[in-house]
Amino acid sequence: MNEILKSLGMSDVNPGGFAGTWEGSGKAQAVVSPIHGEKLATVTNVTPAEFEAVVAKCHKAWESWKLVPAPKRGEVVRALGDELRRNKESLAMLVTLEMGKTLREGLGEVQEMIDICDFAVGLSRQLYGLTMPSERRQHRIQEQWQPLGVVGVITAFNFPVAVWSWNTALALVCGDTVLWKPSSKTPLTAIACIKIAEKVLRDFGYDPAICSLVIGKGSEIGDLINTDPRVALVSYTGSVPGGRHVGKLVQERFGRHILELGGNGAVIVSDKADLDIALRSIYFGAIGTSGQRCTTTRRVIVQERVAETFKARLLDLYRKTPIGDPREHKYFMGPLVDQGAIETMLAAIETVKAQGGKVLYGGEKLPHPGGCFITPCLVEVPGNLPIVKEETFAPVLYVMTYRTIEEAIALQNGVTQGLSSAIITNDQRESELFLSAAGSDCGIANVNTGTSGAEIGGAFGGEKETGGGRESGSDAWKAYMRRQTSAINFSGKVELAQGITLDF
Ligand code: UN1
Repeated sequence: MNEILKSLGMSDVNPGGFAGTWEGSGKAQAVVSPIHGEKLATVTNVTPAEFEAVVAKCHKAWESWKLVPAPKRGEVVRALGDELRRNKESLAMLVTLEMGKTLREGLGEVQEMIDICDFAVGLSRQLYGLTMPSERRQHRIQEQWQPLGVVGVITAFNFPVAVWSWNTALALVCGDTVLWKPSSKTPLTAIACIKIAEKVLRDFGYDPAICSLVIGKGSEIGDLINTDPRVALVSYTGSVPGGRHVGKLVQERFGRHILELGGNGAVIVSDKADLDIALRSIYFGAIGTSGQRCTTTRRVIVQERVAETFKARLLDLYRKTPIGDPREHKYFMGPLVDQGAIETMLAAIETVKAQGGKVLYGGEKLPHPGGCFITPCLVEVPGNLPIVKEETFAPVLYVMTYRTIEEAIALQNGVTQGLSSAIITNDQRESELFLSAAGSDCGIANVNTGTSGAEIGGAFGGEKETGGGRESGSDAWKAYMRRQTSAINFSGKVELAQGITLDF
């Protein structure tokens, strides 16, 4: 452990505030690994006064960063990507130690960081505006995209580093500075990322406060971000109630927000599906990151003709799930993030039983030190029971059957969340229907691949109570900039739009 921390420039006790200098004189919190319940290191939170200093410096850094040409900002992001490549193994291992996902998934997460940096470097020479014809002679109209300001990034424990990078890589090339508040469950990986960014910014001679950090527990520090008019955009990843709170506070001051909230991913398995594809996609979607992705597969909607075969094969896979130390390659599933997550899972299982669900497998706590290991749970349900409509952030998979494809789509859409969905079918009419206006109502709708593991090239986010925000690829960068429309007159005369004349 010490070696990993040292290689990432950290120590046993780490201050959790940064805007050019490291500080944090608030409460100290021990960071404990869910793998074995042992302490990894200590982090000290920032106080409200320290928060004020950080946000002021981060805002000041923006005043000059916004003037750096975008392709030059892209060079910094390229170097950030290179530095992440160099530190990929250590950072992935720290992710695994701190929140418990398997190392192969930790490596995948750091790969997402590298990918978004590559994407953003190219973007730094694009950031395209439009020009459009004016109705007036010798006039033209253009749109330009300008830097926005400080972007407050509030992230969750499940993707403790990737979500910061999706926001940061885009924000940096867009000319914004970033103030990050990570989950208080994963402060170490956040400090590691900011150390990497600090090195890169210093190497270039830029103000390291461009990538700032505040660590705090509870909503105190988060609310200071949400209510601070210097923070132009708040990008929040977390629960639906959390997002409702953030959205209100930010809207109250007419700030901007990107909300990336709960999901309730479903996969429709058609009777014309390749069952091998269905099984592998659903299995990884449900147990990957121990069921703690927003994009986790939580529901399977299977056509009744293939339901028995499918269930038997899925049950077989569940029974064989290799669970253990996530640092070891032979295990597919590690612990949940903490004992609270285990309690939530057990409570959901009791509730679904009371509501008419039948547990086919799992939900048994395993005797590992730390108390965070449990077998994944498979539950047969008659439809979207009340508990099925909730996002339980744990490896509980609900299986239900359908007769017609329309019925399956209605079940898939019959929840309040709208992040990720998928259909497994070889029937083109079914897959096209699923992708049509009559189909999935989610931000992500996949065909013959599972609900999780989105690539950074596409816009990532969802509808309804998922919050509507988009991050990552495509044109998600526009949320990080200010659009400016200009009418430019080179006629030497005044001509008003809409044909209005001035009679003098
Ligand atoms: C999340 O669960 O918060 O699509 C993000 C995926 C990952 C990101 C998930 N690329 O599963």
